[in-house]
Amino acid sequence: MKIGLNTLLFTAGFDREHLPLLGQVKRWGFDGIEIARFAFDGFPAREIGQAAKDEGLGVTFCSALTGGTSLISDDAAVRGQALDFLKQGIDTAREIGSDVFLGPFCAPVGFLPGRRPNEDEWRWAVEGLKAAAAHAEAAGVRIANEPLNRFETYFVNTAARARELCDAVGSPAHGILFDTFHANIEERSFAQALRACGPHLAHVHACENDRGAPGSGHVGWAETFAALKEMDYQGWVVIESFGARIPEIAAAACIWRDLAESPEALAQEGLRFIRNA
Ligand code: LER
Ligand code: MN
Repeated sequence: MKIGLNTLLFTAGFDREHLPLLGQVKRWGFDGIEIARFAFDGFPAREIGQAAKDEGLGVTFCSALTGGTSLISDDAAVRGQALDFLKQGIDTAREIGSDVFLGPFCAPVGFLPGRRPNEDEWRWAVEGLKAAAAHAEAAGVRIANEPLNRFETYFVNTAARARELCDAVGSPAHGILFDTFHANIEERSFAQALRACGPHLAHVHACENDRGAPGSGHVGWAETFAALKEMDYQGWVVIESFGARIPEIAAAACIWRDLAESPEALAQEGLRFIRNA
């Protein structure tokens, strides 16, 4: 199990100006950095990937569908734009040196139409993800698609539903990102949810029930780590929290108070807890 830190704790759009963070993350003792971006044009992925490598850090690459970008829109042109976005994200992941491209990739975060998903939307998700997975497979990248809690999406909320999606997509290049924050809201058991992912488990976000440092709240960590061990999970466990003082991040993740003494303290406390878990 390798432990990483997601850059959304510090910035909404990691770029050259944030490179000094890499040395700090390495000194704290992380194995890797998870770079988050929501736009890819002009992003110096190779340069940033090389800088992380020079620091001795592994890299994972995170994004999300946002705004009007949807793989399950009833407008074929919008679905096409979402697929192009995913393909560009996969290419950027390859350039930065990440073998995973992760995030919620069906409907835009926060889109809640006030009804259940319908059969057309499921068909469009499978169709779009099959095309994205074919692109990912050729690039040597695996998509880790994230179920979100019901307040952030109506589409895929649970590991069991994400597993159904994997079965329908049927590609080894399409897997599941399991986030303990969302699981704490939606799942009856962390261990059973992880087992439901099975071989499709591609990535893990470690996030406390209030989005704070892992170990500071009531997520079922012992159960989670025991299940990961039982599954012989060898992938990344990445601490994901959000910069409470960065307006666009606070607004997107609904963070209305500080979750730790400082972002730096959150990162270090979380890492200490996971290493000792
Ligand atoms: C969103 O709630 C989340 O957990 C992130 O991983 C999305 O980028
Ligand atoms: Mn997450």
